[in-house]
Amino acid sequence: MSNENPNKKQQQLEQFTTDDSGKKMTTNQGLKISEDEFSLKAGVRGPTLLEDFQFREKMTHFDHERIPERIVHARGSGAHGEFELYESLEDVTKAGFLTDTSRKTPVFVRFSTVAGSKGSADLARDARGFSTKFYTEEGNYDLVGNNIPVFFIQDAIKFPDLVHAVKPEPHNEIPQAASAHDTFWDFVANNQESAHMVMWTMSDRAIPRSLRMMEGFGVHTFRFVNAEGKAHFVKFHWKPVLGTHSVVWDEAQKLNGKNPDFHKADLFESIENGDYPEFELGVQLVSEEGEFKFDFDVLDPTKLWPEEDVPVRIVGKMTLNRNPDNFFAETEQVAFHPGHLVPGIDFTNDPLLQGRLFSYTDTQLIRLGGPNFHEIPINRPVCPFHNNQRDGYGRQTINKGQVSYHKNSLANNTPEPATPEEGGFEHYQEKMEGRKVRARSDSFKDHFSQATLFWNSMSAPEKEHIKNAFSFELGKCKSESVRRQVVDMFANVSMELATEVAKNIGVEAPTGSDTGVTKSSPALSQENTVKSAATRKVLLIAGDGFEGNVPSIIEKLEAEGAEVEVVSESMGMLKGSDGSELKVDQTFLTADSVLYDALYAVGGKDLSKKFVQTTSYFLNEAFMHFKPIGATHEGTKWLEANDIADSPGVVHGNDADSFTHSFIEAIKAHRHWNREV
Ligand code: HDE
Repeated sequence: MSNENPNKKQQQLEQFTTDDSGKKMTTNQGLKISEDEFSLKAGVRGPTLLEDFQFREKMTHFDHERIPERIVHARGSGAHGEFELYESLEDVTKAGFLTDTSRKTPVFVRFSTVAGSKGSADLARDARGFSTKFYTEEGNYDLVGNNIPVFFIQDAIKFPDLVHAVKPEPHNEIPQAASAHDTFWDFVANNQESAHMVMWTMSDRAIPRSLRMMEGFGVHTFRFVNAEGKAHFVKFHWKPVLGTHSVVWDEAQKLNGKNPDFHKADLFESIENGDYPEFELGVQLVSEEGEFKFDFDVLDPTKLWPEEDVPVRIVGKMTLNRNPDNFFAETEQVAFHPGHLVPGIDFTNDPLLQGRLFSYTDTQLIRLGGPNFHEIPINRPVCPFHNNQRDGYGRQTINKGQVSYHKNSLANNTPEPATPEEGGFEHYQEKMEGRKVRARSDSFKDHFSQATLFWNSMSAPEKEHIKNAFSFELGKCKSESVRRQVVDMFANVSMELATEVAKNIGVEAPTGSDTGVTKSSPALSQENTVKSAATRKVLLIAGDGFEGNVPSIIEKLEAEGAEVEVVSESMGMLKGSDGSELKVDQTFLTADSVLYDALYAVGGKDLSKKFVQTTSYFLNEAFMHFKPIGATHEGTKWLEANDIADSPGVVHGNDADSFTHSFIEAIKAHRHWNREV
């Protein structure tokens, strides 16, 4: 985004932004430096002197450059943006950013993988974090969600166990960013509340095509409170305008090698290109009176509210339109917390949410080094903040005056609490009673019905992917006992699933029966998502002497929002038989089919054997990944040579108009699952 109309957050950040280019070099004390290549020595061949303050300052700063990575969600990508409201939600909440349609609320979003280290690869099979900081006029509101609407566990006290189980095993630190190992599956089998979320992580949802093409969920049930003090239960949804799309597992594994930054780069580049990622905000609402109307507990974070039962009301849109200027200062130092609330939004007693309210501040204290992390520019609210908190490591604010306590008379008893009318936060006055117990409600004990609901909602190819994912992950487990326990556990979800996985991984077929739930929720299947060619990447394979009006076909593809890159044997320009020219963007060394959504084979004259072989490799790989493939003129011969010309999603023909039309339709479909591979 241009900086022509900076929003309030951007204006605030600009005060802390600096550009060192074109400037004289100084120490951190502002002293100009005359030489930065040689340390101060006693003689040119002598020892370095302790008095070399310039060397010491530079080296000390360098030695302290790293901070601990997040214990979970270490690998992340951030973006700035804005949230606009379509309609006021004043009937259910008094939150300013959800009632005032004239506002544009600045936001900062951080997407993340969960299990891997900061330097791990993007296409791990994992949930994705989807955290949004709304810089509202009433303070920061953080929606710290995931791309999966349920969670592995029901009580926060089990979180360290879950994370220990999924992280690399402690004796050998293997495997990185993967759940395909014994300890994770041992945890699953012995903590069966994980069943529903595991169905999601074994599904296509865990390998998104792009961070721009995944849903976001607040997961917990939160509470909205309106100006009259009336409350509703609410679940938050982010719906990607481009639809929800995934890659296939073989492609994911290859992508992790070909471009471990695939998602990070995709987000960054789409914002640089002006293809701003957009997500609509939706809410599901249930009145307080409806608390007990479901066959699950609304406080249970392993349950979703089927959209067919509780419709998602779409209320606004977030557009991510500016990349951070500095990864560390912004994306690394941003500190989210589900307890950063504004009036009109409150918690429920979900025991997972309750525990998170402790953990997120605690973790920032170690990660960001003290209690003043709210003063780091990316974390500062855009509204004023005043209280009697003082001092601590790295304090930046210079609080004036004699008084830093409440109540006082010397400063007229200020800063003073605000009344609710003045915007003071009021906790929802929920009636509480009960005994002090370490226990779980019986209403949390059905672990399998919604896992079956999810399974029932999948299309045939999605079910196939889930079976393969289980078979891959359990195939990597060394303990036969763990494998068997997991199969027995998932027999509760679906006998079909468990029986097939048992066969694949060589354990005894389960006996018994699954939940027998027959209900499904079509909204859970990615088959029913938005289909679009916008921002799809097409790799055009061509050599000198290519035929047909290729530049005009490129133009038409681009008019639909697709992006075309040309690959050939070497960089430079290609000349067509009619004299038209094509600029080569990639060589066969830098490109690969997995980096693109579709291939378009154009061909050329007198191509080398290597050219033809590499093209065959690319085409077959794209074919195996169910991707759309197009071919015109010479390129069509390649389809025939590889025996893929007559398959679904493979389009060819020399009539430019009808070819382009059919190819665009094939690209919109994203993948062609009805292909025989
Ligand atoms: Fe988190 N989680 N979490 N989590 N979580 C963190 O906070 C934690 C949970 C989520 O981009 C940590 O600042 C506990 C659910 C995201 O900076 C830590 C429990 C959901 C991010 C933490 C959960 C999330 C985190 C690590 C069980 C989806 C990345 C660094 C009760 C709704 C935020 C940090 C970012 C990060 C604790 C469960 C989402 C340790 C104890 C459920 C997106 O505080």
